[in-house]
Amino acid sequence: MSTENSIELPEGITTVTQNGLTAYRVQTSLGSGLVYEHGAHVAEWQPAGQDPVLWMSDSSDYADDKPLRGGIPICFPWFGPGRDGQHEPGHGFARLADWKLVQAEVSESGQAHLALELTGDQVADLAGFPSDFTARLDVAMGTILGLEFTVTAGGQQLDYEAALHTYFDVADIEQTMVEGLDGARYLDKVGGGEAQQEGAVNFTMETDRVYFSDSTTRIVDAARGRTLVVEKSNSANTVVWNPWVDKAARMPDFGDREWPAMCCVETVNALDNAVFLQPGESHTMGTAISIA
Ligand code: TA6
Repeated sequence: MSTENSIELPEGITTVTQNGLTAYRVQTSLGSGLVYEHGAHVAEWQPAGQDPVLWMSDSSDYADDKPLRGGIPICFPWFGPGRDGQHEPGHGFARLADWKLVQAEVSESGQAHLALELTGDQVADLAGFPSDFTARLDVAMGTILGLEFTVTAGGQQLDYEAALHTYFDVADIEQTMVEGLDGARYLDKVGGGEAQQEGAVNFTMETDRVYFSDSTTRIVDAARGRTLVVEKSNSANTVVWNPWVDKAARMPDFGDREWPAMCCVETVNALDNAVFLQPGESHTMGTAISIA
């Protein structure tokens, strides 16, 4: 279960129990959001006057030993099954652990800032990963959603992959395209092998690609008439994913008819772009999401 929160919350941030889990509800003049202690999982963000920007599955699990389906899962210290393809749990342990809220403020303009931390001693099974690291997520919620994921090595060097695995809410994936990856090399996890992106990414089948790109991307949701902008810092990979019909049907925590309503564009460091830290060193990977 969650740890008792020990910091005072400002007006605009409240502790709630949502789906049986401890979470922090943000409600200010600039919009609303929800961050679970479980996985430091940003599950909701809705700027004032806008439709929700993040997608959550109606079939998501809300259990200590399961990841949430949707929002922004933190993948750490490996991506998928890891570089050797052998690591469990998929996408690492960080999204399964209960993080601790260490900072919460709301500015005069209504921008909320929350920070949550995770240390190795809080994790039951590190699968051999050094235990004296500190991971921190800083979330800024206002007219822009900003996330900064910082890892600090303790007395041992660290070698890890990380992702902010963002699920965006779109009106119709078949009328959505992702711009900004033109010319980028990518690993095609569906068809296998590598290829080079030509023009915008369109969706006509299961799509699961690891791009070698640090570029800003734009999710053009034509059916809604909205474009989302995803800027990144210190992230050498972008992953684009939609499970489409068959894979969605195989996932118990993903509704069979939900795949048209979401698009993952993920801020990642994986494979050859894994992060190496010497003892005491830190690395911060960031993403900033806005509506064009
Ligand atoms: O980021 C895309 C991906 O690696 C896909 O291969 C798919 O497995 C997705 O992540 C979801 O993974 P999860 O472990 O959350 O079901």
